[in-house]
Amino acid sequence: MIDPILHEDPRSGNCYKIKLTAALLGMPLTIQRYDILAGETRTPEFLTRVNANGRIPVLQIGDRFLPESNAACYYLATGSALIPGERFDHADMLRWMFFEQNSHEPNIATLRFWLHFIGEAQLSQEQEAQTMAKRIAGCNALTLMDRHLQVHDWFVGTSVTLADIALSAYTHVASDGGFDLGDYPAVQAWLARVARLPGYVAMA
Ligand SMILES: N[C@@H](CCC(=O)N[C@@H](CS)C(=O)NCC(=O)O)C(=O)O
Repeated sequence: MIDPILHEDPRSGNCYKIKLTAALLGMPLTIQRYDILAGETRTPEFLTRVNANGRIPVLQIGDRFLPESNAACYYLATGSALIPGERFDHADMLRWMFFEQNSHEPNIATLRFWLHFIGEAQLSQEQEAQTMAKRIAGCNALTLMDRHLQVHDWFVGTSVTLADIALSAYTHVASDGGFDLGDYPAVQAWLARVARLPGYVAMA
């Protein structure tokens, strides 16, 4: 089988999810790097050949291209213990992955991008106006996670699943977006469990 190719920017937590999934599964991954800040995913060539949506990550399998981080993790992990076989747990894993995309990433990852990579002084008026709402929504997501993790070691069932991989990617760098993880001790303990998993790799 040809190694999957990950089209990525190493600063992206969405790309990191896929690298972590592959590492935990011991799967090889060829890396093709882009600089999103330089607009390298917005070129006509990228839009035509890789992803018409102009974003990374994209997982390439042969001559087929799969955008969306959680779909790429799902592709790699299909048939492995990272995806529960039991019907309810399987759907529950998807529930947390949808939560990550709807309620977590748009707030925590976006504030990280704005504050850590663009810089507060460079934000547009529109971005500045959205900062407080994103901070509140990001804290709400972390509070919900912390409550769940006060009584569970993992998001679904009794071992790591893609739900933990998807949610840990931007949570463990949330301080870059101005979030204080000290307010969420159960989240911190869970992140430490994730980092102790055999095969774990740190974000670049
Ligand atoms: N929902 C998508 C989000 C993809 C996304 O927002 N990618 C960002 C980096 S994390 C990007 O490519 N930004 C560059 C751009 O929009 O030009 C996923 O989970 O993969």
